[in-house]
Amino acid sequence: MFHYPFNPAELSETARIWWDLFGFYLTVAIILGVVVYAGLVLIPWIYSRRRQAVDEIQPGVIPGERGRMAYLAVIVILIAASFIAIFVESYLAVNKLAATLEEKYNVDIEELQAGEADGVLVVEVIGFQWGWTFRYPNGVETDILYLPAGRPVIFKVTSEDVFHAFSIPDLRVKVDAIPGQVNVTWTVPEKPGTYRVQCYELCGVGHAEMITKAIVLPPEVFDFWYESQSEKLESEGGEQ
Ligand SMILES: [Cu+2]
Repeated sequence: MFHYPFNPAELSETARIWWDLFGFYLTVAIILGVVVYAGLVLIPWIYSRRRQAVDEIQPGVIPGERGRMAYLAVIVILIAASFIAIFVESYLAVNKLAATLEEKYNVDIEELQAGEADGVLVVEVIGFQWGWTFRYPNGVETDILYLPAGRPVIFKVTSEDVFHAFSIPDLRVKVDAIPGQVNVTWTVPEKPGTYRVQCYELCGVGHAEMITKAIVLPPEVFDFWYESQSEKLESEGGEQ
C-alpha cells in the first residue's frame, strides 16, 4: 500500500531540494568522520611504534611545543571549510526553494512559513493518543489526510494530550505536535498516490500504531471530494 522510495525526487520538487541538502550534509559528515576515525586509529599506532617518548612528562611542567602545528592547522582549516560549505549550501538551497515556490507555484516561502498564503490549503493537524485528526477550512474532519497534487499545503500542527510528531516521510515533512502550541510546516506533493503518515515522537504504548495515510489526489478529484464533504456537512447540520 505504501511506497517508500529512497529518493523522493519524483514525488515533490521541494522535498528533493531538502533531500539534496541532506545529501550534502551527509557527505561532509562522512569526510569529517573518516578523518577523525583515521586519526583515532593511526595516531596511537604511529606513536606506539616510536621507541622514544615525544617529551618527558614531569609533574608541574607544561610540555613544550611538539612541532606538529602544521597538522593542527590543516585540521582547523578542514573544520572551518566544512562549516562554511554547509552554510553556503544551505543558503543556496533556501534560495532555490524560494525561487521554485515563486515560479512554479506562485507562493512566497515566508508566507508559507508564517502559515497564511493566498489560495493555499491550510490543514489543521491534531495529534492524540493514539491517532490523528485532520481539520479542513470547511470544518470537515477526517482521520485520513487528503491532499491535492501540485498545490502547496500548509499544516498547522498541535496535540490534544502529550508530545507527538507529525510526519510524512516521503514528502520530507516532520514537525512536533505540542499541546497548547501550533507548529507550522508545509509541503507540495506532486504525485498522486498514498503516503505514510506516522508519529515520530515516542508518546506512549500506542505510539507504533499512530499511523495513517496521506492520499494525494489529482487536483480536480480533490476539489470534488472537498465540495462533496462540504455538502455532506451542510446537510448533516440542517438535519439537526
Ligand atoms: Cu505519538
